[in-house]
Amino acid sequence: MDHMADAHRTDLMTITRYVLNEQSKRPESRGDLTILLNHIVFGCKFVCSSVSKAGLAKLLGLAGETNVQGEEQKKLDVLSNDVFIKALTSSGRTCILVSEENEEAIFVEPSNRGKYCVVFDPLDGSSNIDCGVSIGTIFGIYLVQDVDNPTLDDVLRSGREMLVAGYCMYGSSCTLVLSTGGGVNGFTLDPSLGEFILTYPDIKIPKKGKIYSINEGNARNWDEPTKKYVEKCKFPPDGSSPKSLRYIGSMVADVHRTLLYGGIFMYPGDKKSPSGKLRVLYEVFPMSFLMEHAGGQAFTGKQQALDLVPKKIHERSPVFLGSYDDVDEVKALYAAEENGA
Ligand code: AHM
Ligand code: MG
Repeated sequence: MDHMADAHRTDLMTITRYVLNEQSKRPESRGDLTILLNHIVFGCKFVCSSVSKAGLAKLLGLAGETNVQGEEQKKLDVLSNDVFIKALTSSGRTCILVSEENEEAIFVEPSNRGKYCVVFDPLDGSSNIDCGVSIGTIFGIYLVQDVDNPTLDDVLRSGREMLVAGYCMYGSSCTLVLSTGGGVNGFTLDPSLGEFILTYPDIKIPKKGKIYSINEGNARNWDEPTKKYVEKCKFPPDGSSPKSLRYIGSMVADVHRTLLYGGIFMYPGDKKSPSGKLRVLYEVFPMSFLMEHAGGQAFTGKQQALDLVPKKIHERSPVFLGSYDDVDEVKALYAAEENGA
């Protein structure tokens, strides 16, 4: 983990080396995904550098625009979106981009097109920017079905068809967590090298955790299973110790902690917002993909989150994700409700 402890180590696993190793396991691969991921990594480094300089560069404050969901955009959101759109289109490997910040999907010009579709939230948790709390970028990658004829159906697909998912957290350090369909690996940016180094190999989420994470301020609007589950976290009926509550309000940071320490992160639907708040394509799917590949699970209240098939690119869904056993408890409460218990 502490690669910097040994200044003489020369066998560091950089993210480029890791992705190339993965590529070599697929002889048919022509390196397109490697190039695309390199461009995403560049976008993350750029945003990381901008986030850390935000105060200095007077980037804080409103950009005077409103995004699709009617929320105020901050300057860093706008900048991050521009950075990722440029990084992705210039890779020459993308054909459709869906960003939280753009109402419509972006179809890349035919001369610059490749075979991948990228869905992303360029800067999630932006309400936390001004107080220096961790924020992040979330992304997922699909393979287009017909390179010559990309359509919205290429991204309105089940999360199980995603090829790659990841996030980059801009926190006390810059950490990129990635799954290309095998395990889940975490890389930390070494600023002196300008490289992401493998620091969390083959992440496995603990089977059961001691932390629950939810916006308790919405409690009066929760449905019964959510109310019962949170009550169980606080007053376990078997007399065991209660779980601790941790809620940052920045999905990348809350999910990162959940992945490493175990436990459950929830953004349920409620009476006011039956579909919850989080967006299926670029928030729920990539995080659910990572959870499942790390041995955890993700549930919507009705089904495994990755089985959803969105009808609109900015669709929302409730989500309960994290340690396998903790999510199982939520599933049992929803099943009991359905059976009239
Ligand atoms: P954003 O995409 O506008 O930043 O909103 C998403 C964020 C997530 O990072 C976080 O999990 C959630 O909103 C917190 O919402 P709330 O403030 O309602 O608890
Ligand atoms: Mg977001």
